[in-house]
Amino acid sequence: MQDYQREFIEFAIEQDVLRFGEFTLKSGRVSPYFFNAGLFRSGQALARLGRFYARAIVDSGLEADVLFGPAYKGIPLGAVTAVALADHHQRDMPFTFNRKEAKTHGEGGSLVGAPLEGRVMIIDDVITAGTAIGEVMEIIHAERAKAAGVVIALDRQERAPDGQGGLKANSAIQEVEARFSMPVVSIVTLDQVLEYLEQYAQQELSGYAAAIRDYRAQYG
Ligand code: OMP
Repeated sequence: MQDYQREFIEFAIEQDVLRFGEFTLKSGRVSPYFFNAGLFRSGQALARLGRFYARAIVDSGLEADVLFGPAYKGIPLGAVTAVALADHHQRDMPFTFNRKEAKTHGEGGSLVGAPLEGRVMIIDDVITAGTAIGEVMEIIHAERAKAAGVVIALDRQERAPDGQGGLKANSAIQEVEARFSMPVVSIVTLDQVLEYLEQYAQQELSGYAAAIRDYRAQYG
């Protein structure tokens, strides 16, 4: 794990974004941890978050023509990433987001910002089963653009539930990569969260590692 990844986990815990306990996921699974990116909610926290996304993109070596922040949670994530790439990496990239409801008056359409064309880098929060990302890909394909990759904050490293995707042995992320022929990059993975809990965290947090290992054995 790189220093910035450890710092990101500390930051997420400190902001209450990464929490431990019992949480029911969109997939119905009951998870011992949850990552709520909506709780990065101050100017300073968002600026810092953008720098972590930008760093992950630069480290990945991924190239793209436009950043896309899918509604709703991806919108601020994409915006802060675009700002951080410009401010800290001399990369002034076009940025686009979508509305959930298409507008019928004024500028019309459901996309706002730069044209969604060329290689699109999607900025999102978390992929668990890969359901949300499938919807995002429909938008990109409708514009005849090509996905360059997805950048997320946390890779939960879970299998897709039965009946979704064809390769049950693989993680949901691997299925997304195979199905859409694009890489998925994350700031951190669940393995790194576990490493953090076991090696760096205070005792009150390290106790959650066992529950997460059990969960991983069941769904990972
Ligand atoms: P999938 O569509 O199953 O890949 O789940 C991704 C979505 O689940 C995210 O965009 C969130 O809305 C939500 N989620 C989190 O935000 N954090 C988590 O730790 C877990 C989930 C989830 O419900 O799986």
